[in-house]
Amino acid sequence: MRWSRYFIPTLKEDPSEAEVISHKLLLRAGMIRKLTSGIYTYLPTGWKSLQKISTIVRQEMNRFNGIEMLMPAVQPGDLWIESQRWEAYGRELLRFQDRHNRDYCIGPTHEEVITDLIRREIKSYRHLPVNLYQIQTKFRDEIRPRFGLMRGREFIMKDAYSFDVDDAGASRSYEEMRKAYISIFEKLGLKFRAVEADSGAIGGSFSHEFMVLADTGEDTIATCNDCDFAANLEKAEVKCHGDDCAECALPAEKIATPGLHTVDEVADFLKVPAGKVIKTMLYKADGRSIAALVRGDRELNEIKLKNILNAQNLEMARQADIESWTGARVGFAGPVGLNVDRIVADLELQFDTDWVTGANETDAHLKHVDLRRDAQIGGYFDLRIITEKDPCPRCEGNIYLTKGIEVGHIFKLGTKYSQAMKATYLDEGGKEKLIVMGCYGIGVSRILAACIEQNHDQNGIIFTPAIAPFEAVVIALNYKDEQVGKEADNVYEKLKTMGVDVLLDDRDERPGFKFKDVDLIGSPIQIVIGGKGIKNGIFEVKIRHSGQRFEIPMDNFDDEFASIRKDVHAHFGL
Ligand code: 9G3
Repeated sequence: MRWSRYFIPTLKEDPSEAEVISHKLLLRAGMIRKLTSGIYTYLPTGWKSLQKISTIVRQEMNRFNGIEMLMPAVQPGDLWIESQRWEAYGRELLRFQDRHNRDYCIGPTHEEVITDLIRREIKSYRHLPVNLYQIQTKFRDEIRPRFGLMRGREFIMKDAYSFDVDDAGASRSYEEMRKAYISIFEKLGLKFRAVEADSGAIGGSFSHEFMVLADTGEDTIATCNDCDFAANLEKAEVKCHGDDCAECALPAEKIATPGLHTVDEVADFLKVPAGKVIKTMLYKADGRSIAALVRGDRELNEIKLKNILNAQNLEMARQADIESWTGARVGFAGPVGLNVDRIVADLELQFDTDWVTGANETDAHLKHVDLRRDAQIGGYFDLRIITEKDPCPRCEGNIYLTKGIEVGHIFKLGTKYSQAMKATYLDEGGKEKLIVMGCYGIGVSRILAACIEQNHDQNGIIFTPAIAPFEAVVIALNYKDEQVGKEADNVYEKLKTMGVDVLLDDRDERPGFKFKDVDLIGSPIQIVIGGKGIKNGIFEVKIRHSGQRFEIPMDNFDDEFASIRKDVHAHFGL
C-alpha cells in the first residue's frame, strides 16, 4: 500500500470533544470519524485493525469448537416480550415500528434470537452441545455515549452462545470459552487479567470479565500477589473472621454532636478511631427501606448489597426519606430505634461492640452501642469493598488494586432463557429437559480503544503487531529521487514477500512531518530510506515501542530486519 494513494486523514491537534487518550488518538491517527453521538465510521486503518482483531477472535473461537454464523441486527419485539425483557430494559433498548406497526428493536445482544433458533432446530440430546457465535454490530442507546469506541452506542461485538444438556456440560463449555479468551488476548499481544465478576442483571451464578490493564481503565481489579485470585472490585469477596466479644458493659448513651455528621468529625470530637464509628447508609430496594451498616473506615459495596437483598433496583434514600425514617437531618442516622424494613450489617460489625452511631436525632450521636443489645440487625453479610490492607480471600496473601478496561465477559446463564422461551430437548430416556446455556462476549471495537489506552506515548499510538494496521512503514525521505525511490520500492516489495503488512510512505512531504505522522499511527517498525543512508550502504530502522534505532546494512537487510521483527514480537508476547 502506498500512502500517497491511501486514505489516512491524520490530525495535528487533539479534537476538543475527545476526553480520553484512545479517543484522541483514534481521531488524530485517522482511524475513526464520528458520524453522530456514539456512532463512528471506521476509516481504512481503523477497519484494518478491527479485521485483524476479528481474525484472531475467529481463529481461537473455531479452535475451541465455536461455529460462526450471523444473526440479524433487527429483532422482533415479540421475542423480548417472551423473555420478559421488553419492559425490563428502558430506553437503552432502541425500539421502532415497521410499516405494519409491528414492534422491533436493534439488537443490543442476541440471547432471545439465538434461543428462538435453537428451540426450533434442536430436539435431541444427540444435537448437543453446540456453541454458536457471531461477530456483529450491536446497538445500545447509552444516555451519555463518550470516550469514543470505549463507550459507543453502536459497536462491534463477538457474541457466542453455548447449549448443553446439563450444568456439568455447561461448565465444560464455560471452561472451553475461558481458555479461548485467554488465548485470544495473548495472541492480541495485550496485558490482560481474567477476573471473577458480578453477573449483574442477566442473572446466572457465575461470570468472568477479561480486563485489559490500563491506568485509565474504569474498572478496579483486586489481584493477589501470592495466588491467582483476581476479581472485579464489585465482586471481590472480603473474608472476615473474629470471635464473638462480650456485650458492651456500659449502656448506650446519647451525646450532643451539634453539626457533626461525617465519620471523621464525630470520631475526632469523641476522640475515637473512625473504625469505632458505624456508618449507617439508607437505601430504597424495590421500594423497601433498608439501612446498611459498615465500619466508619470502610466503603459499602452497593453491588454486594443489591445481591444479598436480591433487589431489582437499589437507590440511595433521598433526603426526604432519610428525615422521615430517622426523624433527624441527614448525617445522624443510626441502627438504634431506626424504623426501616430491614437493617443489614457488614460481617466486621458482629465481632466488636462499644460503637458510636448516629442517634436518629439531629445533632446527636450514641456511644457504647452494642448492636446485639440495642438494635435489630437483619443479618451480617460481606458488604464492603476490599482494600489493599485486606488479606486475599483465597490464600490470605497480599492484595493489590489495579485499573482495567473490560473487553470480554463470559457468563453461565443456566436455564434463564430456555425456561422463558421453552427451549428443550429429549434426553436418552425421551424425557423433555431444559437446555442449559452460556453466553460469551468480546468487545471487538472496544479492544481497539483498550489497546491504545494500554500502549501509547506522547507521540501517538504504540500498536502491538497483531493489531497494527500496518506492521511496518517504509519512509522514503525523498521518493522522487530516483535512487531513493528504487531502494524504497525494493525494500517494500521484499517486506511483502516476507509476509509483513507494510505501508510505503511515498508522500512528497518534509521528513519531520512524515516522522511525526508515522509515530502517530503506531506501526511497530519504521524503516527510513534516504540518499545519505544509501551512500553509506545502510537503512535506519526504528522500533516504535522502545524508540530504539538501528543502522542495518542494505546488503544484509533480510536477516537484520527479521531479527528486529522477532524482538518486537517477543516484546508483545507474540
Ligand atoms: C439490553 C440492553 C443492554 C444490555 C442488555 C440487554 C448488557 C444485556 C448483558 C449481555 C450479556 C451477554 C451476550 C454476549 C455477552 C454479554 N446490556 N446485557 O443483556 F436490552 Cl439495551 O449482553 N450477552
